[in-house]
Amino acid sequence: MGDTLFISDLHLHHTRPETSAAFFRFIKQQARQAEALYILGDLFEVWLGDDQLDHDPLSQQVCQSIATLAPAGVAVFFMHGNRDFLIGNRFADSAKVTLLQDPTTITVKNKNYLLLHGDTLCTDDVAYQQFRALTRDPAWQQATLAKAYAERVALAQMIRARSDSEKATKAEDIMDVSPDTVAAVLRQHGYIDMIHGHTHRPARHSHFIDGHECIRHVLADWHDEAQFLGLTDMALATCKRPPQ
Ligand code: LP5
Ligand code: MN
Repeated sequence: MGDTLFISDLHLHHTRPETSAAFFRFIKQQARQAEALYILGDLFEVWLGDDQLDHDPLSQQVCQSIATLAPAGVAVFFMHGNRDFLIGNRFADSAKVTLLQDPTTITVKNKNYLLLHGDTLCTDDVAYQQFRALTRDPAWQQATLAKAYAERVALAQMIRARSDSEKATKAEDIMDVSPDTVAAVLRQHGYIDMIHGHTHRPARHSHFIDGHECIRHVLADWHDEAQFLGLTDMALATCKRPPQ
Protein backbone atom coordinates (compact mmCIF):
# COMPACT_ATOMS: atom_id res chain seq x y z
CA MET A 1 0.00 0.00 0.00
CA GLY A 2 1.33 3.46 -0.91
CA ASP A 3 1.34 6.58 1.21
CA THR A 4 -1.64 8.79 1.93
CA LEU A 5 -0.79 12.48 1.75
CA PHE A 6 -2.53 15.51 3.24
CA ILE A 7 -2.06 19.15 2.17
CA SER A 8 -3.92 22.41 2.74
CA ASP A 9 -3.55 26.18 2.67
CA LEU A 10 -1.38 26.56 -0.41
CA HIS A 11 -3.24 29.77 -1.33
CA LEU A 12 -2.06 29.44 -4.93
CA HIS A 13 -2.00 32.76 -6.77
CA HIS A 14 -0.11 34.18 -9.73
CA THR A 15 1.70 36.65 -7.44
CA ARG A 16 3.51 33.76 -5.66
CA PRO A 17 5.03 31.73 -8.53
CA GLU A 18 7.49 29.92 -6.22
CA THR A 19 4.60 28.33 -4.30
CA SER A 20 2.91 27.24 -7.54
CA ALA A 21 6.23 25.78 -8.74
CA ALA A 22 6.58 23.84 -5.47
CA PHE A 23 3.05 22.53 -5.91
CA PHE A 24 3.71 21.36 -9.48
CA ARG A 25 6.88 19.57 -8.29
CA PHE A 26 4.93 17.99 -5.44
CA ILE A 27 2.34 16.65 -7.90
CA LYS A 28 5.03 15.23 -10.24
CA GLN A 29 7.10 13.71 -7.45
CA GLN A 30 5.57 12.78 -4.07
CA ALA A 31 1.89 12.85 -5.01
CA ARG A 32 2.39 10.63 -8.05
CA GLN A 33 3.92 7.93 -5.83
CA ALA A 34 1.05 8.09 -3.35
CA GLU A 35 -2.03 5.98 -3.05
CA ALA A 36 -4.25 8.92 -2.11
CA LEU A 37 -3.99 12.69 -1.81
CA TYR A 38 -6.32 14.73 0.40
CA ILE A 39 -6.45 18.48 -0.29
CA LEU A 40 -8.06 19.98 2.81
CA GLY A 41 -9.01 23.42 1.53
CA ASP A 42 -7.54 26.78 0.57
CA LEU A 43 -5.70 25.30 -2.39
CA PHE A 44 -6.41 28.63 -4.08
CA GLU A 45 -6.03 32.17 -2.73
CA VAL A 46 -9.59 32.75 -3.82
CA TRP A 47 -12.16 30.92 -5.97
CA LEU A 48 -14.84 33.00 -7.65
CA GLY A 49 -16.71 30.12 -9.27
CA ASP A 50 -15.66 27.38 -11.68
CA ASP A 51 -15.58 29.87 -14.57
CA GLN A 52 -12.34 31.05 -12.92
CA LEU A 53 -10.87 28.26 -15.09
CA ASP A 54 -11.72 30.39 -18.14
CA HIS A 55 -10.22 33.59 -16.73
CA ASP A 56 -7.15 32.56 -14.76
CA PRO A 57 -4.39 30.55 -16.50
CA LEU A 58 -2.84 29.44 -13.19
CA SER A 59 -6.13 27.90 -12.04
CA GLN A 60 -6.33 26.02 -15.33
CA GLN A 61 -2.71 24.76 -14.93
CA VAL A 62 -3.34 23.63 -11.36
CA CYS A 63 -6.46 21.79 -12.45
CA GLN A 64 -4.60 20.06 -15.32
CA SER A 65 -1.73 19.14 -13.03
CA ILE A 66 -4.04 17.50 -10.46
CA ALA A 67 -5.84 15.70 -13.30
CA THR A 68 -2.64 13.76 -14.12
CA LEU A 69 -2.90 11.89 -10.81
CA ALA A 70 -6.10 9.87 -11.25
CA PRO A 71 -4.86 8.08 -14.42
CA ALA A 72 -1.63 7.33 -12.52
CA GLY A 73 -3.70 5.49 -9.90
CA VAL A 74 -3.77 8.18 -7.21
CA ALA A 75 -7.18 8.85 -5.63
CA VAL A 76 -7.52 12.60 -5.06
CA PHE A 77 -10.00 14.20 -2.66
CA PHE A 78 -10.83 17.87 -2.16
CA MET A 79 -12.47 19.59 0.81
CA HIS A 80 -13.47 23.26 0.60
CA GLY A 81 -11.60 25.94 2.53
CA ASN A 82 -12.81 29.42 3.45
CA ARG A 83 -11.11 30.83 0.32
CA ASP A 84 -12.28 28.26 -2.24
CA PHE A 85 -15.71 27.21 -0.95
CA LEU A 86 -17.16 27.98 -4.41
CA ILE A 87 -15.29 25.12 -6.07
CA GLY A 88 -17.90 23.00 -7.79
CA ASN A 89 -18.49 20.03 -10.04
CA ARG A 90 -16.86 21.51 -13.13
CA PHE A 91 -13.55 21.86 -11.30
CA ALA A 92 -13.96 18.45 -9.62
CA ASP A 93 -14.66 16.70 -12.94
CA SER A 94 -11.81 18.48 -14.75
CA ALA A 95 -9.27 17.82 -11.99
CA LYS A 96 -10.60 14.27 -11.48
CA VAL A 97 -11.09 14.79 -7.76
CA THR A 98 -13.85 13.71 -5.39
CA LEU A 99 -15.37 16.53 -3.33
CA LEU A 100 -15.63 15.79 0.40
CA GLN A 101 -18.01 17.17 2.99
CA ASP A 102 -16.48 18.97 5.96
CA PRO A 103 -16.00 17.01 8.22
CA THR A 104 -15.32 13.56 6.76
CA THR A 105 -14.09 10.42 8.50
CA ILE A 106 -11.66 8.20 6.60
CA THR A 107 -9.98 4.92 7.45
CA VAL A 108 -6.35 4.47 6.46
CA LYS A 109 -4.34 1.42 7.45
CA ASN A 110 -7.09 0.37 9.89
CA LYS A 111 -7.15 3.70 11.71
CA ASN A 112 -9.87 6.34 11.56
CA TYR A 113 -9.17 10.03 11.01
CA LEU A 114 -11.51 12.98 11.06
CA LEU A 115 -10.65 15.45 8.29
CA LEU A 116 -11.70 19.12 8.41
CA HIS A 117 -10.56 22.37 6.85
CA GLY A 118 -10.38 23.74 10.41
CA ASP A 119 -12.43 26.94 10.23
CA THR A 120 -15.46 25.30 11.87
CA LEU A 121 -13.35 24.78 15.01
CA CYS A 122 -12.70 28.54 15.35
CA THR A 123 -16.03 29.20 17.04
CA ASP A 124 -14.78 32.12 19.19
CA ASP A 125 -14.42 34.10 15.94
CA VAL A 126 -18.09 35.03 15.90
CA ALA A 127 -17.81 37.54 13.01
CA TYR A 128 -16.15 34.88 10.85
CA GLN A 129 -18.77 32.25 11.74
CA GLN A 130 -21.52 34.70 10.69
CA PHE A 131 -19.68 35.34 7.40
CA ARG A 132 -19.29 31.58 6.93
CA ALA A 133 -22.99 30.90 7.52
CA LEU A 134 -23.92 33.58 4.98
CA THR A 135 -21.53 32.44 2.26
CA ARG A 136 -22.29 28.70 2.64
CA ASP A 137 -26.01 29.35 2.13
CA PRO A 138 -26.99 27.79 -1.24
CA ALA A 139 -29.24 30.78 -2.08
CA TRP A 140 -26.36 33.24 -1.47
CA GLN A 141 -24.05 31.09 -3.58
CA GLN A 142 -26.54 30.86 -6.44
CA ALA A 143 -27.08 34.63 -6.45
CA THR A 144 -23.32 35.27 -6.24
CA LEU A 145 -22.43 32.90 -9.07
CA ALA A 146 -25.04 34.62 -11.25
CA LYS A 147 -23.07 37.89 -11.04
CA ALA A 148 -20.63 38.82 -13.81
CA TYR A 149 -17.08 37.56 -13.22
CA ALA A 150 -15.66 41.09 -13.02
CA GLU A 151 -18.21 41.96 -10.34
CA ARG A 152 -17.18 38.88 -8.33
CA VAL A 153 -13.51 39.92 -8.64
CA ALA A 154 -14.36 43.33 -7.15
CA LEU A 155 -16.55 41.86 -4.39
CA ALA A 156 -13.87 39.36 -3.41
CA GLN A 157 -11.28 42.16 -3.18
CA MET A 158 -13.62 44.09 -0.91
CA ILE A 159 -14.20 41.04 1.32
CA ARG A 160 -10.46 40.26 1.46
CA ALA A 161 -9.66 43.84 2.50
CA ARG A 162 -12.36 43.80 5.16
CA SER A 163 -11.17 40.40 6.41
CA ASP A 164 -7.58 41.65 6.73
CA SER A 165 -8.61 44.83 8.54
CA GLU A 166 -10.86 42.90 10.96
CA LYS A 167 -8.18 40.28 11.57
CA ALA A 168 -5.78 43.05 12.66
CA THR A 169 -8.16 43.82 15.53
CA LYS A 170 -8.80 40.22 16.61
CA ALA A 171 -6.87 38.58 19.46
CA GLU A 172 -4.62 35.71 18.29
CA ASP A 173 -6.47 33.09 20.36
CA ILE A 174 -9.82 34.07 18.86
CA MET A 175 -8.43 33.06 15.46
CA ASP A 176 -7.25 29.66 16.75
CA VAL A 177 -9.46 26.66 17.42
CA SER A 178 -11.71 26.69 20.47
CA PRO A 179 -10.62 23.89 22.88
CA ASP A 180 -14.25 23.31 23.89
CA THR A 181 -15.30 22.90 20.26
CA VAL A 182 -12.40 20.52 19.57
CA ALA A 183 -13.49 18.44 22.59
CA ALA A 184 -17.13 18.45 21.46
CA VAL A 185 -16.21 17.38 17.91
CA LEU A 186 -13.91 14.60 19.15
CA ARG A 187 -16.62 13.37 21.52
CA GLN A 188 -19.18 13.41 18.70
CA HIS A 189 -16.90 11.39 16.39
CA GLY A 190 -15.79 8.74 18.85
CA TYR A 191 -12.41 10.11 19.99
CA ILE A 192 -10.49 9.60 16.75
CA ASP A 193 -7.44 11.56 15.61
CA MET A 194 -8.11 14.62 13.49
CA ILE A 195 -6.28 16.37 10.66
CA HIS A 196 -6.99 19.97 9.70
CA GLY A 197 -5.38 23.14 8.39
CA HIS A 198 -6.65 26.75 8.22
CA THR A 199 -4.90 28.20 11.29
CA HIS A 200 -1.40 28.11 9.71
CA ARG A 201 -0.09 26.87 13.08
CA PRO A 202 1.41 23.47 12.17
CA ALA A 203 1.60 21.19 15.18
CA ARG A 204 0.81 17.80 16.64
CA HIS A 205 -1.46 18.38 19.61
CA SER A 206 -2.40 15.76 22.15
CA HIS A 207 -5.89 16.15 23.64
CA PHE A 208 -7.14 14.11 26.58
CA ILE A 209 -10.94 13.98 26.35
CA ASP A 210 -13.00 11.87 28.75
CA GLY A 211 -9.96 9.66 29.35
CA HIS A 212 -9.16 9.19 25.64
CA GLU A 213 -6.00 10.53 24.02
CA CYS A 214 -6.72 12.07 20.60
CA ILE A 215 -4.07 13.56 18.34
CA ARG A 216 -4.86 16.73 16.40
CA HIS A 217 -2.54 17.19 13.42
CA VAL A 218 -2.49 20.76 12.11
CA LEU A 219 -1.20 21.17 8.56
CA ALA A 220 1.19 23.94 7.55
CA ASP A 221 0.46 26.56 4.93
CA TRP A 222 2.81 26.69 1.91
CA HIS A 223 4.04 30.24 2.19
CA ASP A 224 7.53 29.53 3.52
CA GLU A 225 8.89 26.08 4.36
CA ALA A 226 5.82 24.31 3.08
CA GLN A 227 5.17 20.92 4.51
CA PHE A 228 2.72 18.15 4.04
CA LEU A 229 1.67 15.19 6.12
CA GLY A 230 2.33 11.71 4.87
CA LEU A 231 0.82 8.59 6.33
CA THR A 232 3.56 5.99 5.86
CA ASP A 233 4.11 2.79 7.82
CA MET A 234 1.21 3.55 10.17
CA ALA A 235 2.63 6.89 11.30
CA LEU A 236 1.87 10.42 10.25
CA ALA A 237 5.07 12.30 9.57
CA THR A 238 5.75 15.81 8.41
CA CYS A 239 7.58 16.03 5.09
CA LYS A 240 9.29 19.03 3.53
CA ARG A 241 8.07 20.22 0.19
CA PRO A 242 10.26 19.17 -2.75
CA PRO A 243 13.41 21.24 -3.27
CA GLN A 244 14.02 23.26 -6.44
O1 LP5 B 1 -8.71 34.11 4.88
P1 LP5 B 1 -7.94 34.54 6.06
O2 LP5 B 1 -7.07 33.47 6.61
O3 LP5 B 1 -7.19 35.81 5.82
O4 LP5 B 1 -9.01 34.92 7.19
C1 LP5 B 1 -9.99 33.97 7.53
C2 LP5 B 1 -11.32 34.67 7.70
N1 LP5 B 1 -11.65 35.44 6.50
C3 LP5 B 1 -12.28 34.88 5.47
C4 LP5 B 1 -12.58 35.75 4.29
C5 LP5 B 1 -11.63 35.37 3.19
O5 LP5 B 1 -10.32 35.82 3.45
C6 LP5 B 1 -12.04 35.99 1.88
C7 LP5 B 1 -12.84 35.02 1.13
C8 LP5 B 1 -13.02 35.53 -0.23
C9 LP5 B 1 -13.73 34.47 -0.98
C10 LP5 B 1 -14.51 35.06 -2.00
C11 LP5 B 1 -15.18 34.07 -2.85
C12 LP5 B 1 -16.54 34.48 -3.14
C13 LP5 B 1 -16.54 35.80 -3.70
C14 LP5 B 1 -17.51 35.93 -4.73
C15 LP5 B 1 -17.90 37.33 -4.77
C16 LP5 B 1 -18.76 37.71 -3.64
O6 LP5 B 1 -12.59 33.70 5.47
C17 LP5 B 1 -11.27 35.60 8.87
C18 LP5 B 1 -10.87 34.80 10.09
C19 LP5 B 1 -9.52 34.16 9.86
O7 LP5 B 1 -9.63 33.30 8.71
C20 LP5 B 1 -9.03 33.31 11.01
O8 LP5 B 1 -9.86 32.18 11.20
O9 LP5 B 1 -10.80 35.69 11.21
O10 LP5 B 1 -12.59 36.04 9.07
C21 LP5 B 1 -12.88 37.34 8.86
O11 LP5 B 1 -12.00 38.18 8.87
C22 LP5 B 1 -14.31 37.60 8.65
C23 LP5 B 1 -14.66 38.98 9.11
O12 LP5 B 1 -14.63 39.02 10.52
C24 LP5 B 1 -15.96 39.36 8.51
C25 LP5 B 1 -15.83 39.50 6.99
C26 LP5 B 1 -16.82 40.48 6.59
C27 LP5 B 1 -16.92 40.56 5.11
C28 LP5 B 1 -18.15 41.36 4.87
C29 LP5 B 1 -18.58 41.27 3.50
C30 LP5 B 1 -20.04 41.12 3.48
C31 LP5 B 1 -20.56 41.07 2.13
C32 LP5 B 1 -20.68 39.66 1.66
C33 LP5 B 1 -21.63 39.59 0.55
C34 LP5 B 1 -21.11 40.16 -0.70
MN1 MN C 1 -8.54 28.60 5.59
